[in-house]
Amino acid sequence: MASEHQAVLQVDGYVRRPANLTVEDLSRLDRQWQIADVGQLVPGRQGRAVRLEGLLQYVNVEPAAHYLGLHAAVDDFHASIPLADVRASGILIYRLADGPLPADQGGPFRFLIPDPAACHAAEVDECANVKFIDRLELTSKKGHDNRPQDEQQHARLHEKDS
Ligand SMILES: Nc1nc2c(c(=O)[nH]1)N[C@H]1C(S)=C(S)[C@@H](COP(=O)(O)O)O[C@H]1N2
Ligand SMILES: [Mo]
Repeated sequence: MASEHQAVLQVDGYVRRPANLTVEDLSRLDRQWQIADVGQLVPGRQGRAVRLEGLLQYVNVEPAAHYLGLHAAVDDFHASIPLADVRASGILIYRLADGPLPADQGGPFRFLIPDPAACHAAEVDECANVKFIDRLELTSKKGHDNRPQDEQQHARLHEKDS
């Protein structure tokens, strides 16, 4: 097929083996990390995902990494959350059954915490389900985070969605 834009996920920071992963690379991660149908885990969501832990092992995360930075350059949205809180449960949705994850579902790459706190009720909240991710950054201290901090900011952000 003619040159199709290839989505790339950059994983860097406190890792021994930084990587730039394509959808194909993600689909090749060991099957123990793959979730064939996210809907089975989180009702209402769709797609195929990999577990965060699988990504962390792939890049050989350093013990000093304590925060996970979730970056979406396209709309300048960023979250930085304690790694320990999402290490066992966080997943990255990277495709649908028959193609890329569309933007209206947060594609090409979307982070999903199966059971987050309500928006701005805790550090690991629904707002940390970052869409359009192009980079995961492991840091030792909390990094850049511009999630809405109150109802007003939140309402303003969601106005842009419609
Ligand atoms: N890139 C990006 N990701 C984002 C947002 C955003 O504005 N940009 N909004 C966040 C907020 S505040 C919420 S509550 C959830 C909403 O996701 P949903 O519409 O899929 O439930 O996405 C989060 N992810
Ligand atoms: Mo939110």
